[in-house]
Amino acid sequence: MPRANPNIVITGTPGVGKTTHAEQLARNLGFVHLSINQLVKDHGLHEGRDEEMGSWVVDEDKLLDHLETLPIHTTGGYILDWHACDLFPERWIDLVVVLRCETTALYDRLTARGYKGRKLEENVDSEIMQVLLEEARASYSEEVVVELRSNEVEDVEGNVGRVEEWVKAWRRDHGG
Ligand code: DAT
Repeated sequence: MPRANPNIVITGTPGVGKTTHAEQLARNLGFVHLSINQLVKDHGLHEGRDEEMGSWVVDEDKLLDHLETLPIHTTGGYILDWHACDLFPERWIDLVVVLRCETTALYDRLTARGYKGRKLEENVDSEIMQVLLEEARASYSEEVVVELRSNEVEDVEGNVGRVEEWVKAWRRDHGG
């Protein structure tokens, strides 16, 4: 059975605006916003905490097993929000949105979130070196990956509108 709705990954360095975009899109489209960080915490899909980085060390096998129990691959309509994207099976995913942010804006957002030292530096460097964009391009075919700017509040509305139009076109192409 083909899926009735597409699945969308929203990825990017922490602080680029994944949650902001995923929440709006889920609300407007009636999709499920699946925050992988939250899921990992709620279901203990980790091997403990990395105290230096102040984050959970994700158990990828457990995470994937958990995702398999959800109707992602049967019904679709999921927005997967995570700072990684190479774990999701390619056949589940119809669009990968990589959000990008200018260095100074990202620095301010992460500082406001309390990031400092190595954690702050590594995340800002990761954005400068476009690690997530490269990961997305290495993991999915070219036409599935779209890079969107998330520097200013006004960018969010434009990006959300663009993805909504894409979902409409997907439904038309898939007999919806
Ligand atoms: P992420 O989920 O990628 O970590 P977020 O959605 O929590 O990011 O956003 C981090 C902070 O930045 C939050 O205070 C909202 C703000 N923000 C997100 N997108 C923005 C944008 N395009 N312009 C200005 N601020 C933005």
